[in-house]
Amino acid sequence: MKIAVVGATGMVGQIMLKVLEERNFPVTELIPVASEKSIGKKITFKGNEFEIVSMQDALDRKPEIAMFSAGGTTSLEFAPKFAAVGTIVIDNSSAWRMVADKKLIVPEINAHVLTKEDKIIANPNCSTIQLVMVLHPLNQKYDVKRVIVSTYQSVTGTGKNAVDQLNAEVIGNKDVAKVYPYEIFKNALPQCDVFAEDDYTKEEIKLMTEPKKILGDDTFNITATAVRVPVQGGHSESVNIEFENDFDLDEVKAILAETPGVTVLDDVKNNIYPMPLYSEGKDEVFVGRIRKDLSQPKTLNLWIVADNLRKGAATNAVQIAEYLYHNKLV
Ligand code: 11C
Repeated sequence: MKIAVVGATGMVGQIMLKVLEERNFPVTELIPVASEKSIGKKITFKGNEFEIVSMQDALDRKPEIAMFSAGGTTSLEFAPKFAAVGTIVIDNSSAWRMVADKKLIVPEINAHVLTKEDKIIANPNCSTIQLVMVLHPLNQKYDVKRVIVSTYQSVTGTGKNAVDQLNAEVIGNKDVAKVYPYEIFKNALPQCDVFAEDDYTKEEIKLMTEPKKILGDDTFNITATAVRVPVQGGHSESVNIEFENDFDLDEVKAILAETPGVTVLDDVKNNIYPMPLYSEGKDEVFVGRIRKDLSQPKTLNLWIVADNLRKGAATNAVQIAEYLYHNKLV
């Protein structure tokens, strides 16, 4: 397959290349695309060197799949152009996610809705993906009524400059350009992305809207608070889920343990629970601290952690490409 990776030098783009290589995706021709300043530079993929090219060069080469991780503006402009030459775009920006005729896919949950007509496919937000991986099997069994999610998000979700800000602050370097409105080291910012409607941030709005589209279920309510913390390995989420139906805690744990892509880490007697430090570089969504909410019936508390650059972005996108390939949709 001829595959373009748009945004190949960015944090997610680099992991996309790594995941394509690790999972041995059948790439016969790689077309890395990046901004002007990187054009002509080489990247290594499966032991071979590939030259970074411009968007126009990539378009002219008509890849079968283009994996975009270059921001919403680029995606809005170029995804339709790639689609017009027959390329299937798997887009990691928020540009197309909530557009009615574009599909928002987490392969374990809803890849079956994809058809040959889908030329622009949206990859969900990282904090959404890890949430729905756990919500979906429980919704199928107990029917989710209401979700309250509070996130503790890694600086890698903001990008390389945010990682640089944190690392500089750790060593006391005050000269670094600030990506966040405040210091992030020794701090917690109840702000991921910019504020939008009703004093919610864009990240919170994604968490409140994307899950319903992915689960194909708008009968439950969901509210979110997203917090940036000085962490790098992944995003964590404290989640309170009220169901329509009562549940048995052991059965909940068994359902999650059997869910492909989900790993239960829950042995509090031995201090076993998911943590971002140990999720980094892994593809699974980890869940633990699974317990009844003692304040209300039919309600569960749990803690979800995943590497936001892998299952939260690159791995999910590659899994979509794998689904297209294996199901002859490309
Ligand atoms: C964050 N979730 O951690 C964001 C990053 O819509 O794909 C990814 C933004 C997106 O800040």
